[in-house]
Amino acid sequence: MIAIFDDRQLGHRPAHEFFNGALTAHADTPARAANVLAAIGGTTAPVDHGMAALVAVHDPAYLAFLAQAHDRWLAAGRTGDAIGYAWPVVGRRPLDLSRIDALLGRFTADAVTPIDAGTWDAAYWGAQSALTALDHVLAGAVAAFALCRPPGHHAGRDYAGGYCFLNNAAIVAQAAVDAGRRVAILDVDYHHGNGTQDIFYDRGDMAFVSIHADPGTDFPYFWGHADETGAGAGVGANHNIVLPRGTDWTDYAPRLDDALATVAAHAADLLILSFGADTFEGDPIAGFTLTTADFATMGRRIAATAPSTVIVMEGGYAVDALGANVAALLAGFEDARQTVDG
Ligand code: Q9C
Ligand code: ZN
Repeated sequence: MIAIFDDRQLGHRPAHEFFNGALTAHADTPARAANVLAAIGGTTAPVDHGMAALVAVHDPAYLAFLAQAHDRWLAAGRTGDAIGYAWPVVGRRPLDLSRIDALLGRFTADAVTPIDAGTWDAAYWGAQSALTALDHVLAGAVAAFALCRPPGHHAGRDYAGGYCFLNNAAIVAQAAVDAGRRVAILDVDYHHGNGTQDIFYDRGDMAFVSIHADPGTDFPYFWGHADETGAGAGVGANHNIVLPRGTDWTDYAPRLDDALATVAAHAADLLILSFGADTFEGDPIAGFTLTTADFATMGRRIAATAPSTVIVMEGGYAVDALGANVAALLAGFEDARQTVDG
């Protein structure tokens, strides 16, 4: 399967995140991508599609903020990563903000998503990797893999969050719709893809189906509950499948089958798979117990029923096992395709 990646995606190097009341080493290290690269062999560099597909999903003011945030941080006399400390939860209104701390409050959702000197380029080229993977599928490939890092599914139209800046899955989904395809998004990251849900919540032309840890116990807490089913024209097109901490493959597999049935019912001709390997038993920030072999089974099951698929990397923080887990998912996918193709 073709895999797309740009070396500039290694340039996002957040030092710290807030966790359990303290600054700890950030889970999204460049070593994640390096480990996947070593395990899957060669990757192809993305084609630069420019800003149009990003603007189709994200607020231009947010994109300008992302591109400039770290320079503004340095201009304010700071060092290290730009990170917020005050958020406008109460009495929000559209003020013309200029102070970097105000902008971080306006355009970020949490204190686990710092911005450093390489963040914009890394996110930009990650999105271009996803768009290039879509090109291959639109040209007839049954599947293509975008090694997106940083990940994307917690980023909304005008906010970063959950280690995410540009919503790669949403950008690709909208680009596929604009190319005339009928699209479904299946999100199997451990965490709910709140950004993707938010971006398409009132859209009936796109199904969003997510299997994730109960937001009652796990990030992102405020979204991902089973009763969030869409709004307006999108009522019935948003599907949250919530599982408890400790879920293993025996309990996961039937819910994956439910999710695939929902995808099939949407009659999509193109699937975006938001793939996070943080459902792995060894993940340091998550609580499911899937094994490397389970990811191969997952790939086979998805490929057996899904239409042509763009696979977009989301989370997965057991760095030493991440390459093997991604390789297993992709191998399972290829395996099923070869069986189906004869
Ligand atoms: N530090 C993705 O998997 N913090 N983002 C959890 C442990 C936020 C994960 C607490 C986790 C965000 C793409
Ligand atoms: Zn995750």
